[in-house]
Amino acid sequence: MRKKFDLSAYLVIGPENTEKPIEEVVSAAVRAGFTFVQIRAKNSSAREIISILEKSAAVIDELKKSSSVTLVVNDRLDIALAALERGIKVDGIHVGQSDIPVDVCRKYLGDDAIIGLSARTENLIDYVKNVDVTDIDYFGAGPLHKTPTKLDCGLTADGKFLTRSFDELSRLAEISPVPIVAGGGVKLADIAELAATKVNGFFVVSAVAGAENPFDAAAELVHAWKAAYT
Ligand code: TZP
Ligand code: MG
Repeated sequence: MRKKFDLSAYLVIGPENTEKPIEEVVSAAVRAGFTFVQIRAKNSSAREIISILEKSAAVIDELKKSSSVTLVVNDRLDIALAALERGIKVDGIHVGQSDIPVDVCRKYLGDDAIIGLSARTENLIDYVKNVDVTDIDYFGAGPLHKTPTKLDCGLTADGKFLTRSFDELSRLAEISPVPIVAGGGVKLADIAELAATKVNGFFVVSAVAGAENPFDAAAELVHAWKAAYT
């Protein structure tokens, strides 16, 4: 059976996003109420990513949140498997449209793993309505705003750039067979309107990882979400 998970406050983080030790930022976010952590390290070796996962799982465990906070790795099925082999509590994987297919992730990670998929950019609503979600636990959707953290997010095949309106996210929340986490350029000022769309959560990189005080920044985001999500 799939593990339970809560997408409401979702941190994406890797070495390129902060000068602080990653586990320190993960700990601050989780203490502030973040419910989901994705390790996304695009320029690190497999061993480095395993080590980041190990340290992140350890701080989550120290906070007694291992069963309520989900830890996943971006893209790397091989690393998820290697970390599990080393006894590290990794709950699953988040993949994009060009990454390892979700049925392959499911085959290797098993029935209880959490598998997230970044929804495609073009024809998003039709895609979410029609895609087979047998092996998908949630969709990531974005960007809400163009973001320097991931410049290709929102870029279409013919070089145009799309962002997601709040109306579109409301529609997506209505029709999606699986929960939605939305992000990309999300800041504190967006949270109330994002919560009103009824997507299941927000994801951020820089609003927490780039903050001078990640705990305070994360706590403000969580508080704003809880106040607005009814
Ligand atoms: N996926 C889609 S946009 C994005 C990711 C990982 C980056 C979001 O970063 P930020 O700093 O919250 O805009
Ligand atoms: Mg990817």
